[in-house]
Amino acid sequence: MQKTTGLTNLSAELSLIAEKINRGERITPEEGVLLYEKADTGVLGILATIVKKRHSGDKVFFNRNFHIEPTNICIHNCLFCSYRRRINEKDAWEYSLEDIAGIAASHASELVTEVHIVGGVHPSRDLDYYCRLIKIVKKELPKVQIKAYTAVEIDYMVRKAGLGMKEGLLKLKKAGLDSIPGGGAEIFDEELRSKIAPDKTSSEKWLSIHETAHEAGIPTNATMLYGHIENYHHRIDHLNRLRTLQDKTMGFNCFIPLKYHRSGNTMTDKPETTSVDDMRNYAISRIFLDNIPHLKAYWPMIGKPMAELSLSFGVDDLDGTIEDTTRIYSMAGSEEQNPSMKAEELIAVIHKNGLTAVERDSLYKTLKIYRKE
Ligand code: V47
Ligand code: SF4
Repeated sequence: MQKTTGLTNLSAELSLIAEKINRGERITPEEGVLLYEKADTGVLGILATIVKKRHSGDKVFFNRNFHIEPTNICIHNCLFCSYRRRINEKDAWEYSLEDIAGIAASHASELVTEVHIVGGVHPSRDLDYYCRLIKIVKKELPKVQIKAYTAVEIDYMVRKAGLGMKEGLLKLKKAGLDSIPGGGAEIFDEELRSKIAPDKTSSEKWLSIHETAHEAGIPTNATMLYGHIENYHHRIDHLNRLRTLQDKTMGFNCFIPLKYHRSGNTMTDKPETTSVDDMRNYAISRIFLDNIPHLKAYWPMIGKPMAELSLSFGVDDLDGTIEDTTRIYSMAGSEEQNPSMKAEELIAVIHKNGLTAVERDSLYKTLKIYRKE
C-alpha cells in the first residue's frame, strides 16, 4: 500500500472541501480555518467565484451614494479608532440639523439613491434628534433611501429613550429609516472585543439589535474589522455567528470585511494585512457566508486596484460613488484620502473584467443594467 505523506493528506482534505463548495454544500468552521491556513490563493478565487455566481451570476452591483457624518464626538474608546474626539477637542465636529439639511440639499441635483449616515456616539444626542435628522434629510431628498446609524449608535439612543429595542427601531423606521449599515460589529470574540473596544455594545447585543431590526422589517448589513490582533479562528467565529443569525432571519443584505488601518491610532504595531491576505479574506467570507446574498468591497478602504481584483475573489458589490465624504478611514490612513469615483468609472472597471454592471438601490432592487457593448 502506498504511504501517504502529510502533504497528500492535506491536499486530499482541501480537495474534499473544494468538492463540497462545488456541490453547494456548507463548510464547517474547522474547514473555514483550514482554508485560511492552507488553501492556495488562486483556488480560493475560483471557489469564491463559483459561490458568487450562484448568488448573482455575472452581475456586479453598485449604487450612487454619499455619506453624512453628523459628528465624530464619541463616548466610546475603541483603540482602533482614529476619528473619535472629545467635545472641544481639536478636529472635533458636530453638525447642526441646519448643516445637515444643507449637506443633503447640496446633493439634490445628483442621481444619488442612498445616503449613508453614521457617526460617533454623541453624549447629548437622543432618539428624537436622530429621528428629526432622518426627517430633515428625507425632506431635502424625498426619493433617497436612508441607511443610517450603527447598532452601537442605536443601542445608545434607544436605551437613553427608555424604550424597548423593537419600539425604538420602529420609531426610526417611521421617521424614514430604510436600512441599517453594518458598522460596530468589529470582532465578536468577547476577549478580543474587550481589548479593542472595551466599553462598546457587546457582541451579543449587536447581534440582537440586528435580529430585532430584521423582525421589524429593516434590512441590515454586517461587517468584520480584521487585520489587528485576531487570528483565523476569531475570524471564522465572527462569520459563523453571522451565518447562524442569518439562518434565522435572512435579514442581512451584505457583508463587508473592513481592513484595519493603523495610522492615527495605537492599537497594534503589527503591519497592516497584505493585499493577498485581503483577497483571501474576501474569498473565504464569500464561501463561508453561503446565506448572505452580497459581498461588498468598500473601495476607499483598499484602493481602486484592489477593489477591482476583489471581483475575482467573490465580491459582487462595489461601494462608493460620487464624493465619498467619510473620514473614518482617511483619518486612519486608508488608501484613498479623497475618495471619489464616478459611476461611469465603476461601470468601466466592471465591464473590463467581463462582468455586467447593475445599478441597485439601497435594498438591492435593480435600477439599471449596463451591459458591455
Ligand atoms: O464599525 C473604524 C471601522 C466601521 C477603523 O454597511 C475602521 O454598507 C479600519 O461599518 N481601520 C464603520 N476600519 C464603517 C462601516 C461601513 C463602511 C462601508 C459600508 C458599510 C455598509 C458600513 O469602520 C466601524 C469600524 O469597524 N473602522 N476605524 C480603522 N482604523
Ligand atoms: Fe466611537 Fe465608533 Fe470610534 Fe468606537 S469606532 S470610538 S464607537 S466613533
